[in-house]
Amino acid sequence: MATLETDSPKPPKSPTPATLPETPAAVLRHDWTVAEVKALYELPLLDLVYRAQTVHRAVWKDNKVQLCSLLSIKTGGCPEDCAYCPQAARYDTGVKAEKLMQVDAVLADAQKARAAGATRFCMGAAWREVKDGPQFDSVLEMVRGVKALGMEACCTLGMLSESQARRLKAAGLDAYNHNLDTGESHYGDIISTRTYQDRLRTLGFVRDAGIEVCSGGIIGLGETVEQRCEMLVTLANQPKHPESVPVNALVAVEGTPLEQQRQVDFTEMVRMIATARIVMPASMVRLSAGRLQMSEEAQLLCMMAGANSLFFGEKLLTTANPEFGSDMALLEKAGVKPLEPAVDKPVAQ
Ligand code: SAM
Ligand code: DTB
Ligand code: SF4
Repeated sequence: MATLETDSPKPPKSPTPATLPETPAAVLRHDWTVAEVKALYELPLLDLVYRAQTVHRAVWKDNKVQLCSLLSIKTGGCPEDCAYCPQAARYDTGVKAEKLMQVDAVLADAQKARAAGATRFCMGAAWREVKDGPQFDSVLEMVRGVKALGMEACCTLGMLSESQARRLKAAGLDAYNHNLDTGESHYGDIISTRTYQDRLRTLGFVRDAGIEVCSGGIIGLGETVEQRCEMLVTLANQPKHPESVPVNALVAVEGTPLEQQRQVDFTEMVRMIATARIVMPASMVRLSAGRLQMSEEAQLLCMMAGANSLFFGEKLLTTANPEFGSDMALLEKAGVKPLEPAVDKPVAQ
């Protein structure tokens, strides 16, 4: 990944899009305002994509896309009330609560994912927070096992304590996914069982433990454009940008409070990805949930706008994702090159 000079000259404080430098990739800013980011988001679509692609090519010279695999290691029965989530116990969505998977079964899945071309393996648990004990010990073993396969290991397990973050790091965890989900001013309409500050605190523990931060959100939760931009500003103004930023489109699941939410238009995904790319030039931007509802052309436009990572495999956590074969065919016919398997030295178990 390119290293950027953080002490490069900064652009003027509040530029309109027309006065932004031609190649904003030359600087890594941490002082964006919502108005600036909104002005970018609202540019004519192709101007926005052009800017994002310019930034993207300046930073990501090989223009490859990372293939990530996702596995729900503990499904359903979650005590939280996230209005979008099919795994919340309080909503009748047909998702059954299951126990934490066995370590061997998880590693068998990781091996399959590696054989299919995944370089990153992300394990998700429908937990509010991690509790110390045998289940967390099993997760640590899963992390060690995934690393031994030579893959990047990522987890998303809910809130963490400082010591849990350190133990995950010691097990070899590369990245921790913990999404802000939406702008702070919309958050209370979506989740009441934990706060924005709780989320930021966990991200701080992850960062301090030396684990890469993976944090982004969902569009289509009834938020305004301003609130989408608010979320991007919170992420981009962290002392260090998240190494990866997943952009999800809501998958409106029957039984959740958001079941009637209208599907986001593909141009909104493109705008969100392009804007994320411009304000966080050196972050991996992940085209995450919602691809099944997008055409091939729309997905390619997202890649042109700066998405350089996606989840592949027939399932996300509990909802469907495009078929493996159709994803491979799309990458092949477009000549999009996947990132090669991690060159990390395997960590002994
Ligand atoms: N329980 C942990 C947590 O909430 O941090 C980890 C798993 S949780 C399912 C991971 C992320 O998936 C959420 O933060 C949310 O951004 C995303 N997600 C969940 N349901 C979704 C849906 N229906 N559509 C789009 N994204 C969704
Ligand atoms: C993220 O931002 N998106 C992924 C991953 N991180 C864990 C999860 C998407 C879940 C979509 C709903 C489901 O399949 O349950
Ligand atoms: Fe639980 Fe995570 Fe779903 Fe919220 S998003 S209900 S915390 S699994």
